[in-house]
Amino acid sequence: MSTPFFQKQTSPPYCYGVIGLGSTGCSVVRFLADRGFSIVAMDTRNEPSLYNDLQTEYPNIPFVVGALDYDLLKCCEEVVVSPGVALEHPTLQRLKENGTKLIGDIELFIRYVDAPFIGITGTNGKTTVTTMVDSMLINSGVRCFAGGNLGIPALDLLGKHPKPDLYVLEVSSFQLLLVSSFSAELSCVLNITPDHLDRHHTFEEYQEAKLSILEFAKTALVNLDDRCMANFVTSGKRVGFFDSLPTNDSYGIRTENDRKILCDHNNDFLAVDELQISGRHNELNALAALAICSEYLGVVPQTAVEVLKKFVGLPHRMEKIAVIKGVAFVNDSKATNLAAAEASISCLMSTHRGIVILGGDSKHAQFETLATFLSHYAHTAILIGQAAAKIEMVLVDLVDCITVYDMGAAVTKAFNQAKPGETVLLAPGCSSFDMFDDYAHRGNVFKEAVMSLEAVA
Ligand code: UMA
Ligand code: ADP
Repeated sequence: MSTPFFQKQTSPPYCYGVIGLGSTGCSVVRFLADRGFSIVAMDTRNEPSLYNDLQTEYPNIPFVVGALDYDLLKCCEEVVVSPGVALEHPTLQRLKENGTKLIGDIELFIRYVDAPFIGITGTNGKTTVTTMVDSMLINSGVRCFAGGNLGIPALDLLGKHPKPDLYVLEVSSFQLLLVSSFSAELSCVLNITPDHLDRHHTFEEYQEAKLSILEFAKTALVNLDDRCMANFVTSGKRVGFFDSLPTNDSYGIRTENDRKILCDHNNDFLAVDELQISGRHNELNALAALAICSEYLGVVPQTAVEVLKKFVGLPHRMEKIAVIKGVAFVNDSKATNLAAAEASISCLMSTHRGIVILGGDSKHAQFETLATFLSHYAHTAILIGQAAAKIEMVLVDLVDCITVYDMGAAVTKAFNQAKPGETVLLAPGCSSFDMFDDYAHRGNVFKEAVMSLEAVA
């Protein structure tokens, strides 16, 4: 048993354990070290990517890599766990059983935040809506900082001068598991469909984590089309958004002369055909962003509407790459679960059946419902990654299935099967970690393969 080489404090300054040395862990170490706290930091991997820089920056912090050291961690008052680390880890379980509090970076953010904040979660559309809201508010004169799950760790937003009027956080279910009360000005849940069941085990557990963002918010914005939250009750204000005519406490869509208009009970904001992004899912994303601006500002300024009209979407989300000999190639690598893949497939293949590249790490998803759905939109599925065989089993009677072993082969096979006028869509419905660093790496490899095809076609 190793001897702790720092003393447990019974009064502040606290000792914190930090687990995971990725972008969250680094932000936590910097945040706590700069405020004079004692820290011990650990990672279960031998060579976490940001470790060397951090060690050079903070030579006095005890770092442990390759395993978690229970004896050191039990001397900490609280242990800050990165969102990617499963709470079932035996050391974390043991710490919990022995009374050590496990928290996340968002809990620390909430303790130290110096301005109001908004939280946005949901299975899909978080980054899109957070980015829309951030730009809409900034252009309406609000000094607004955005971060969280979308990339900039929440704690990195704090401590800037002058401080902002508002923080807008994209929050994941993993982050919500480690927050005690998400006391936001406004919290929004965009949608809840099965995802991350390898970590949450049941859909109910996942749902509970997502809905916890609403409980302590002054205003809870929910998707009224979603059975998981349509009847959500809160002691604060509750407003909704949905694809129906709005009432006085909801935002919705009305139709006039065949034009769909995003509106509330009293105001029209813009027509759906004025958006640059397509698909029913993006109409709802835009509506949610308008609802958030309206609830925060009390109105939706015309500048915010103009920003929304110009929003062209983010990389790796239904991103058009090229048209080669009449075949369109679209990168939706960020479709890392089935609902996301179905959203882009139904949007892009509603008139012509096409070809979808699917597969990766399934995260324990069930694919049974995909077969009938996919056969309406696609004639061929190109399958990659760990889930290829599992997906083929459910699709094989309804759609042509071809399994390949890398993205280059997937793109070539797809092109060979496609006719002019059809679309080849990368919408994997799975996470990328079995073959790639992350979804962006997967999308970039797809883009490169399409470009090489273009060069020889
Ligand atoms: N690690 C361990 N033990 C483990 C697992 C991981 O020690 O069992 C270590 C790794 O070796 C690595 C570090 O933890 O050094 C990585 O930590 P992390 O996986 O929590 O990732 P971060 O780099 O801190 O990034 C996290 C989010 N990642 C996850 O939730 C998996 C990022 O979201 C987020 O942008 C970032 O914090 C800033 O807030 C990414 C994501 O994939 C984009 N999110 C999921 C999603 O969107 O579906 C939830
Ligand atoms: P997140 O941050 O929640 O992963 P993104 O905005 O990055 O969401 O979009 C991820 C993927 O989810 C996109 O590729 C798109 O296909 C799909 N998507 C976006 N918004 C929605 C939505 N409201 N409903 C269903 N799918 C969506």
